[in-house]
Amino acid sequence: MLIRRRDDIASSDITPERFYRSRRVFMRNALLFTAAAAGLSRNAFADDPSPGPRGGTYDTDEKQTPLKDITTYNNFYEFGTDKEDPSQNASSLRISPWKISVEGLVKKPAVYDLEDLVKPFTLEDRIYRMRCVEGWSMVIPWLGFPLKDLIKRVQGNSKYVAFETLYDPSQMPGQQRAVLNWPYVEGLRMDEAMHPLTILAVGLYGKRPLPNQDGAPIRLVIPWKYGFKGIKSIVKIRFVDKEPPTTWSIAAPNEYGFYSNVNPEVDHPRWSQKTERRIGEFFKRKTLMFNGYADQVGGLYAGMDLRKNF
Ligand SMILES: Nc1nc2c(c(=O)[nH]1)N[C@H]1C(S)=C(S)[C@@H](COP(=O)(O)O)O[C@H]1N2
Ligand SMILES: [Mo]
Repeated sequence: MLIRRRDDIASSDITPERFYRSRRVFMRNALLFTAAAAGLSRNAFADDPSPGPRGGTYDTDEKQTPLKDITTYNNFYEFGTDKEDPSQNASSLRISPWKISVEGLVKKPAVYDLEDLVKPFTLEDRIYRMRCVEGWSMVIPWLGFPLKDLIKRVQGNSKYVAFETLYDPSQMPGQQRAVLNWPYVEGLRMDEAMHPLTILAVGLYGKRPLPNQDGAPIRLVIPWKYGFKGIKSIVKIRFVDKEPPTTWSIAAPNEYGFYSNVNPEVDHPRWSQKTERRIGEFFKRKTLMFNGYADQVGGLYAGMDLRKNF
């Protein structure tokens, strides 16, 4: 993704993240192979939690990405632009107390303490594919609740919902530099926000809280969209009638649109979106329309030109 202003950087200058990753995956696969050859058991990786409970309507039964990868290979520019930066730097984030402001076109606007906001809802495990616009993917067992439950409870009534990440450069050192326009902002159309697949996540692998680097204490997850729509460490939810600005579209409007649905047919201007590398796998796999959730969400975009509304 864009990490410096475009006029500062030649595209040949950017190390494509996927080559870097493939080198690491290759080295790890080589290690695994050596371990297997030496007759070591899989218990050598006992720090991996057992798989999340499958079987929910929306769960994929694909192999879940190890917690180690989910928590050390991150995008969270508030803590640095390298994949290892968030896990190394995010301990400065204080997630308690945490307040969330619900405002705009809503019956019950209020500033909530996180626990008061979360308490009324039943937390569910949701095992989702996650596809980053950069061309890598994971399978993540989230713990959370449907965003629609919250929208109904506070009686939001608007065309769009806008979200905002905490702005505090003392806790988020990445915000001391103008890498992106801070605070990070995102948004959804109301029907997308109300879709049963859209959740607010508060944990991973059945456990709270979320690790800071994954967007503690509460972040958005929309599994059919590129990962950057999943805004982390949310402090504001605003109900609005105008399509809200979104951080990556502000940074590069020709590269990142408001919708950002996973779509193998619409390439990023600088790379193909036809394939992806599942973290932990060696060979690339085909990227699926709407990240494999076309049956559930295709109807939301009926009649829309997905090249124009990218
Ligand atoms: N506030 C904020 N939210 C963010 C980002 C960010 O830099 N800041 N990165 C996005 C991107 S590009 C991706 S791919 C996902 C990564 O989530 P993960 O690190 O938990 O896998 O978070 C998204 N949410
Ligand atoms: Mo991403």
